[in-house]
Amino acid sequence: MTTALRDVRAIEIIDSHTEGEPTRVVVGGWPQPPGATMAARREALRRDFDMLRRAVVCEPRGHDAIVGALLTPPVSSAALAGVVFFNDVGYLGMCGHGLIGVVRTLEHLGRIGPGSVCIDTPAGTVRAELAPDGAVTVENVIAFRHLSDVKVEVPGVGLVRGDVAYGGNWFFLTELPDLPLELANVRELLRVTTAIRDTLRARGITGADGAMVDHIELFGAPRRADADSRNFVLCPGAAFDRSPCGTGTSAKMATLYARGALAPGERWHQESITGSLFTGWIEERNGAVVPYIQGRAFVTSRATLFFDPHDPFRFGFPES
Ligand code: PYC
Repeated sequence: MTTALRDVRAIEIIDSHTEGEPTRVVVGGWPQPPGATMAARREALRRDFDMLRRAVVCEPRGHDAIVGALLTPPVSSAALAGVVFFNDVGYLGMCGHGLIGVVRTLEHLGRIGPGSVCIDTPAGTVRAELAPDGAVTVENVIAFRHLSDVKVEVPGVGLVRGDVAYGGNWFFLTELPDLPLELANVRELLRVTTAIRDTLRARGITGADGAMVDHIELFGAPRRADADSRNFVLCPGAAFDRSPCGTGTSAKMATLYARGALAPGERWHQESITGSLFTGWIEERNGAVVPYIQGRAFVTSRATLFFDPHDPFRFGFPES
């Protein structure tokens, strides 16, 4: 364990949820990772500070659905801050719901008011707009469909057909009409989506440059009258997204656009498994798809996490 880690006694956090999905923003106490880019800082975290990732988001202080967000100084001149997102199993390139939570947290801290703000992430610099009523619109990184109509025979599930697309993270997007997207079916939805992810991995089906497809997104008919679609998103570990997933909705809009089913500026209303909603749209810029995601986040608590050197579980439970 490095001295920097051993010396950590307290970490300041602000919790929020974005359309149901929790974000835990680290605002103090975590030694800043070195690096001139956000990707380099993420690697430094992975290499030298991974115990803090688990300590902040996992049990006994958290649970597997929490997405953590470490605030850092910016790396680009346009940005107010940088952020590295992490979860119970690792690190994310971007996180749509998390970015909305970060913006409301910066507002809570008095660092921003309504208007535009840029934030550096490992996936690129993203711009967000905070409205006076608290709604946040994120202009995400470029999204695109990478593979279309991929067919895989999934053990215990059957033949599954879907697309691989990027929206700040890598997604496999599919529909399973016989499995209703209801909270009552979460156990089965987790089993099926985990089996799909395992099969993609075993078959070597990846995103660009061999990137792991670590999010699985199922779509079905909406329940809400104001939605176009309902989804269920398996996150990289064993948790599902309680929100409609910002990067997943971006990936979805890129596949719709690639199919000629979504025009620039047209609204796409994505409902989540919990019934919450993101409104999305795309812009075409130099032949690329720029996704926009709009949603709401609410600050739920502000706390100090303590690291007692005598606590055997101060960095969480040992990894199995
Ligand atoms: O909103 O992009 C998102 C996201 C990714 C994982 C959980 N939420």
